[in-house]
Amino acid sequence: MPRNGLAAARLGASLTISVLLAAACRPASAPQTAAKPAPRPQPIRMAPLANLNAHHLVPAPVSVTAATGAPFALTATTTIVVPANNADAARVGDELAKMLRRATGYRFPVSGTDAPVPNGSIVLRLGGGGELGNEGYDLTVDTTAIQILAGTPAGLFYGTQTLRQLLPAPIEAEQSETRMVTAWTIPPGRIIDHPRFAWRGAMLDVARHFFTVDEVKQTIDLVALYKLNTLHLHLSDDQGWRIQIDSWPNLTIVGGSTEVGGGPGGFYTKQDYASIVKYAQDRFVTIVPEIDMPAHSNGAIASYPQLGCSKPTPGVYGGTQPPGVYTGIAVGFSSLCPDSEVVYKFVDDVVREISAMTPGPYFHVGGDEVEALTNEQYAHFVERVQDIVYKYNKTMVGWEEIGKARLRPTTIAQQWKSDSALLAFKQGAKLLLSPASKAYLDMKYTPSTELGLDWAGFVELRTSYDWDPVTYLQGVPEQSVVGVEAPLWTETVKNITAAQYMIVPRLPAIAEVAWTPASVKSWDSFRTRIAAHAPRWRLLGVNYYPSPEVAW
Ligand code: TNX
Repeated sequence: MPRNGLAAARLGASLTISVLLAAACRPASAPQTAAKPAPRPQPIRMAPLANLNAHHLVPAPVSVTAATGAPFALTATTTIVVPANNADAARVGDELAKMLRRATGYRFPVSGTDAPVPNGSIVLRLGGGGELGNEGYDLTVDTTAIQILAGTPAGLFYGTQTLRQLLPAPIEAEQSETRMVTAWTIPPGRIIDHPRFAWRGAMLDVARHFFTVDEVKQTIDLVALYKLNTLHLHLSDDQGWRIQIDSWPNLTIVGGSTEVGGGPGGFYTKQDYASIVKYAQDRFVTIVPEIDMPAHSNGAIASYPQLGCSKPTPGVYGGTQPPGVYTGIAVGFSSLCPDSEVVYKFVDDVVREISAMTPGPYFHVGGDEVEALTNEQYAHFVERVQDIVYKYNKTMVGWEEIGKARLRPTTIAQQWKSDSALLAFKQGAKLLLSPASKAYLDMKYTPSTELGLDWAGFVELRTSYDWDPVTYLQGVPEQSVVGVEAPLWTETVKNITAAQYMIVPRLPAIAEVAWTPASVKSWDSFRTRIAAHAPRWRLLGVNYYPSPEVAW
């Protein structure tokens, strides 16, 4: 993708708006004379939903029941009411107010009370039955009020994301940009909704190409819009080390100095990382940090050569690795030395420092594609690292190869190609599913996609949508599947515009795989609903792939 793709996307949005304007305010037969002043820009008119059954929600909810009667209208006097004395729920209300103010210009005052509320309010309430679970919500719309009921603040948050998608697309715009005066109405009815899987994730590889804090936050925005709750950051690889570690400063001085193709690289300071974590937390997204080891570790070894088994580090395809960080895209050649105590001191320091700044319960140790060690050396390494991870009170996650080691019962193996995932499953480990041929966001959509790889095949939108995490791996029951994650590896992806092109619309498809019950999920319905999201993406400045499988 060209670096100016985002600008192009924005231009596309304003062109669409101009075309709409032109179509709306000029009769086809109107004479065009030079003397006439140009028509004044008219408000964009995008019709609100006429009936709740016509919704375009992604992921599709568990149940939608339309009611009769007049819709609820956002007006200059609409208020938002949150539960008294719950800071997290109050924050959800504040964020909802901010989002609605931006496009409408109305005030949306937020107040905290558990008492009955006046007409014209959007009410967030904690409560409801156990069937809503930790993340579910029950949304009711009638002429006088909107109520979102949930057992937790996370559930309230997902209810507000549903509300957002029920409003016309220009709710995503600045009022000043759009001069939007469409009726902000939502048709009456009820939505009861809760996720199928607990882990619904995306992964961003910030090691092959570095992405700034702001770009990571933009990615978190997309994750949250589609009710995903996890962002896995691949923070180290052969081509770079991206997180400040005070006890091993060369990791970022050397390891953060470049990226694939020799670009400038970069890294997150501890403050940067804290701000990513906070931004994610505010959107009920858990950050899962990954330090990939023992392979994919040349970024660390180039910074501290004593972490490798021999000096200089064995190079790709024989020979020796030249000093410095590797900027090619081969995999599997590097390894931390499993027989060296300094390596375990290093791992302990890194896990300790990262765990201390990660509120989420997980630490991902990588563990994939090890070609430089024997199976015995590999298993020994993973078992020692696993002890370190649990010493710092984190749950270990690793790519499926960790199934070759003895795993603790709570360790999670991330399936990506299937063969060793079953070894982990047979030991009682839970599986996180990221089948490359379905869920890898770095696979090309078609042979003519400019970016991406194709070793797992081409992954068009329907391919990423049409699979079931429980029947995908034979013999693995639903309770052993913790969820689904879509990784974006960035060997070929150089900037956020390009990243979004690979992520959207496949990530929303994966979100539906992870959230929506199998009995509700339907490709025909999804391809219609997702089409209605394109105007949102354009207004949000999000680049996307206009898959020919969708009538946009
Ligand atoms: C395999 S998937 C890898 C990554 C590459 C990716 C490219 C996995 C655990 N390892 O190192 O970036 O393929 O598609």
